[in-house]
Amino acid sequence: MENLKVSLIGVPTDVGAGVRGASMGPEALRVAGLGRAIAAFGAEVRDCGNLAGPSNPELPAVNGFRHLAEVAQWNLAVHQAVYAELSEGRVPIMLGGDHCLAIGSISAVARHCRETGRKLRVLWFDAHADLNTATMTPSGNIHGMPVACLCGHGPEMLTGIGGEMPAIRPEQIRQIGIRSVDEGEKRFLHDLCVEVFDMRYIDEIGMRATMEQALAGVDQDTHLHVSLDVDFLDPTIAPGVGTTVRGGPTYREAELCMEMIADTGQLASLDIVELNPALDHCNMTAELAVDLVESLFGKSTLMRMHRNYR
Ligand code: 4U7
Ligand code: MN
Ligand code: MN
Ligand code: MN
Repeated sequence: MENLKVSLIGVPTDVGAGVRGASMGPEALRVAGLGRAIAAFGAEVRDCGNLAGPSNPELPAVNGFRHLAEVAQWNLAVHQAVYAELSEGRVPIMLGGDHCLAIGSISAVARHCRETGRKLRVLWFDAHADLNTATMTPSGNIHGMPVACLCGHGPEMLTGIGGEMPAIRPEQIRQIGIRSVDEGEKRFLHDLCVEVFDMRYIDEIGMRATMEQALAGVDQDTHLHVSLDVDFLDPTIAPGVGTTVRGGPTYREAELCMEMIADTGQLASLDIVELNPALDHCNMTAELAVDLVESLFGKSTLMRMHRNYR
């Protein structure tokens, strides 16, 4: 932990979302103590402040996309910031912001991995598959499209951001917690052979076995990127999100996910997205996200050293 260097990057956007308010997410995470919690583990934390980008024009979809130009502009800024922090050997943490920002962050991570010869594994924690395209989308909201864009399916303004197209291959992704998938997305998930651990699967085999499978093959040469959409969590514990779906993981199941990721020691970048303080109660969803990040950085590992595990 001593030489771990972390960079917090605020991305106050909601241009990709259907409901406004995720743009307040970065400050809610800071108020909940995200930086302090990570620094408590001995990491050096740099808060890069918030990126700048266009405001939300609140316009309807055009040719299947809402706010395409604004989403592209935000993601260019995200890509550059994430790439710069990775180049300095730091762990970038995106304080979202809606999930469209994953186009910029993951394309930067993929570029960094190509240049440094590391393998990339993306863990996508979400109630949704985020695999829509302009023709399939029921909403036009681009926060429902980042996975498709990263795999090369989308407008060049978004798919081309990392220089190389596609930014990632579907076999580099594992989706966990999925329980709301549109008709077109179902077929597309199947066609692309994305490995999906949906809630039915988690109910049947349990979170521990699910995570063992999602992490299978991760080794010392793997860059692990976690994209945490807070609507992954059950809405009873995480009400501060724009697109709640019933039947998500419990507090302990979510903690176990993060603890098992911490055990690999390979976490190298993170998105915390879709937190919507306008819909939250007393910042409880932001505080929960901070709890989960603590586990992601090895809180339980510390406890295990002192307790019954020796
Ligand atoms: B999120 C949706 F139709 N699939 O495309 C869509 F259900 O980043 C929701 O996962 C997308 O929160 C949710 O609009 C995007 C809808
Ligand atoms: Mn979601
Ligand atoms: Mn999402
Ligand atoms: Mn914890």
